[in-house]
Amino acid sequence: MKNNKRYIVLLIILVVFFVLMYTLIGKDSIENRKKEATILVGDGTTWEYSNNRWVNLKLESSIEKYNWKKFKVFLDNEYKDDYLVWHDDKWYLFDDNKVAQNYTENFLGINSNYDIKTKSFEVKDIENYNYVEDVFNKNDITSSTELTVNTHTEVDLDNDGQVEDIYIVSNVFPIDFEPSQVFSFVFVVKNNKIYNLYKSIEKYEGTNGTKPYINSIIDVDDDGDYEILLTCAKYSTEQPINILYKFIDNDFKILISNQ
Ligand SMILES: [Ca+2]
Ligand SMILES: [Ca+2]
Repeated sequence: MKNNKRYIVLLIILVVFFVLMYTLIGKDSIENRKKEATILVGDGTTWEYSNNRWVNLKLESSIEKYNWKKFKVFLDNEYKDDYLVWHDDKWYLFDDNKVAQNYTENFLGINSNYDIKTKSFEVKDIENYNYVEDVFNKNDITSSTELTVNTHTEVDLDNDGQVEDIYIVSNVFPIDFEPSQVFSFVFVVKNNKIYNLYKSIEKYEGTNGTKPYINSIIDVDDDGDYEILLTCAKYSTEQPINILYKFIDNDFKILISNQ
């Protein structure tokens, strides 16, 4: 009888302990800790997400483990289907019967044990250059400079009903003019404030510089806020730079890149 009582007390202590731990650590973080994802961006970028940490896989030997694994495939930002993938110089796609699928579009592959949403977006020419002029002034760029990229995208990243404005301006890879320097700027305007994401200014040497574009608007960690996946293309066959930005502590910070 005395022993029984002891067991019951012990059991109650254990139950209280676990309830306390669950409350203290929080349901969300316990669920977060279980989240695992692999994101393939283009042919040369493989990112792993686990325990709230991002890892950029560089070695072919560590990428090979995804051969014949199934990924949700997005081409040019539209969900295409779930395909088996296989990596060589690029990602090859196969259906369930291992029949090869041809594609030429921008490739994004997602394999995750939770839901990763993407948001569609429209890329337009910049109409109002006020914010661009601000950024140019701060970086000593003459505002009459000819541009090769001038895009503006409105997207509500945090679903608060107000759009954020993503601007991309660049004069890289000029065809009919020769600048003394090539530059690229990517910035977001949120509540009238400019947040700089990416900046590159180099002396013009013919084919140097990077040409950024929005690869995807994607909620990689399923917290309801969308992240920005930026690709900075390089001239010719060089691998592009891929960078994933998240709005944390009132600024856009890099979660992971392939650099
Ligand atoms: Ca918003
Ligand atoms: Ca998110």
